[in-house]
Amino acid sequence: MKGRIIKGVGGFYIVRPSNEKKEVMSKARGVFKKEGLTPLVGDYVEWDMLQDNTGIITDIYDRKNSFIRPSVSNIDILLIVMAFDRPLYDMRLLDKLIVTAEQALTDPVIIFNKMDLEKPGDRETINSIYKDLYPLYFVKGLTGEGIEEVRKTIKGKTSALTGQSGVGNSTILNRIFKEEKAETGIISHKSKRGKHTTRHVEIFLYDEDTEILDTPGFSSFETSMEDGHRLSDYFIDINRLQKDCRFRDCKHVNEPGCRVIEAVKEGDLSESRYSSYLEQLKERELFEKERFK
Ligand SMILES: Nc1nc2c(ncn2[C@@H]2O[C@H](COP(=O)(O)OP(=O)(O)OP(=O)(O)O)[C@@H](O)[C@H]2O)c(=O)[nH]1
Ligand SMILES: [Mg+2]
Ligand SMILES: [Zn+2]
Repeated sequence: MKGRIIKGVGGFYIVRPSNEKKEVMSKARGVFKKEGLTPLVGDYVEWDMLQDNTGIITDIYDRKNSFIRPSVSNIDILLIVMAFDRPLYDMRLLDKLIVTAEQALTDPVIIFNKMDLEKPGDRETINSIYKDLYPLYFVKGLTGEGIEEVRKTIKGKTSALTGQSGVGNSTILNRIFKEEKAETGIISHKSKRGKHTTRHVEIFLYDEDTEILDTPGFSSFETSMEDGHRLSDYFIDINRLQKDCRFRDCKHVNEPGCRVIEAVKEGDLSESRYSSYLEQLKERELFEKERFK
């Protein structure tokens, strides 16, 4: 039978059979471990019912994509959540999450939450960097303001919420559903961070063809490094410009005739995005060095 893994808890996987609303507690066949394959929430699987009414996953269908963190698969949209404050938004982190989405061929959608904590100038800055790059929404999870636009964007798609602990991933999920589906936490007074309330990835079925995944917020984040592409391919603004660089393998750091550097000087490429690019480039080069030591 065909089904989908909608949640994983302590070695078990909850499988939702196709065309049925029920949930079956399942184990994975031992052979997956041997093959180094870990079932992920989001996987489409082949499964059988055992005599004790638990399930056994026998096969995993090819994935459209998969992520290490959040560890999910078969996602159409990555809903990247930042908060205006508590915790304070971070463009370096946002650009990393965007690269992660681009690597997995998933559409990034940016959500700025906690509009009530917005400071003068915040929105201008955010708009000036991202408005022309990706869908960008400003919301208030507390009241549901701005959520209708998000609801329209995710219709008919599988979307995963991701962001630092405490930005309001689960709150936004609840506002989308207009129902308290997921548990939400509090913000630590001292650190202004979340308390890791969401512990597991879970798929929530919004309607027949719309799914939303809540994922545990994180406190730090690293992009995966192993892939053959150039980092600049995943920065859509830099990617657009780099064909006009003098050298085909231009890294856009200090090369003569670099269109990207020129664009920063002329104000055609945001300094913030370019800083993120340089920072990630450095991290990658460090990683490569370590690997071949
Ligand atoms: N001021 C303000 N607080 C909000 C808003 N939206 C959510 N919060 C609060 O932020 C806190 C954390 O919300 P959660 O939804 O649990 O955060 P999360 O991102 O799911 O965090 P983890 O599950 O720990 O990863 C809660 O106290 C929410 O009430 C908002 O629009 N404004
Ligand atoms: Mg949560
Ligand atoms: Zn260049």
